[in-house]
Amino acid sequence: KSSSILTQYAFKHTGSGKPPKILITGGLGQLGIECAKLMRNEYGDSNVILSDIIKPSDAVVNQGPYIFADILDFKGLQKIVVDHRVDWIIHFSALLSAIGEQNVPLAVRVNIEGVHNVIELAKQYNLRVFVPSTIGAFGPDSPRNPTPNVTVQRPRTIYGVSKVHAELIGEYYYHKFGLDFRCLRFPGVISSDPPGGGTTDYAVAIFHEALKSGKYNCYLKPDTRLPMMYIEDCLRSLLEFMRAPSDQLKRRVYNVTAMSFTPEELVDKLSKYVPDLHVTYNPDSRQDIADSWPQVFDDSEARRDWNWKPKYDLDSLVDLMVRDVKENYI
Ligand code: AKB
Repeated sequence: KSSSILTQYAFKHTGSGKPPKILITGGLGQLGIECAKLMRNEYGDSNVILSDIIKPSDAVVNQGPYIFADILDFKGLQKIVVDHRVDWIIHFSALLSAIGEQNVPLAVRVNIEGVHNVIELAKQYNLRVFVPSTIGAFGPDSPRNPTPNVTVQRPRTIYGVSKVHAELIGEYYYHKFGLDFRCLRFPGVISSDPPGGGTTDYAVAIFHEALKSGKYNCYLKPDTRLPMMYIEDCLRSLLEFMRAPSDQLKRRVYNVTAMSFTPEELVDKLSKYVPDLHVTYNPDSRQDIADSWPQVFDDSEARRDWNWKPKYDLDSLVDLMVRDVKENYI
């Protein structure tokens, strides 16, 4: 397979002229399977190992290597890195914002201890490591419209606290040990694969419910504005960021986004595809979380430093989601 200029940059990182060997943790969450597809397309099926503690479907196993990996088991992770000669880790394992509030001790273990293991591992074996952060890493004292890259954070969810911790420990390892730590703060990611336990997930669930039953009961108020992006933009930002030469990065943690919208703006667009769509609003505890998060995310530093540019706006997102959900779930 011929490689692009960008790909050659990435290959240089391995020092062997070969494509990087990539391990994806939390591989059966919202982003893992699609991320593996994208990376396999770039670097070859056998160079991308998807992992999780969940038993995979036949479809997952047929797409490429899949292994058991428990991010809380440091020795087990060491063995995987050595046996498979891993170069990059993409660390997706985490409990999201709403579910984290329901099980704080588990969120601490998965989101904080898990990150410690992965970062220490990356340092020991000289790996490039990606950890996603989030708009949830901000809180009620942060400027919300827009929210710049560097500002007051002080989140009020365990998810947010654990993500600020990941950002800081990653940056610390970068400065202290030269670890090639890379972190993007994602907004709500919209994909037809169901996410689990987030605050922005209404914007995924509404497509499934509306296309199945013509109804949706929204847990956020109609005017709750949050930053969002379509999964394809999200994963492309990850790939482009991972490939960016280290000296092009002015920092290790960047905001990225594509758009901001409210439930009522989304309903308005979706009504064009589901004309008698009936949406009710019953805010619950997730409203408090959303009210403490950015409304508009400033990703100008990512645009400036490594040319980040989203492709999809609200119109194209709704169009693609209606197509994806109809094709795969209806
Ligand atoms: C959540 O809502 O918890 C996530 C996020 C924005 O990080 N989707």
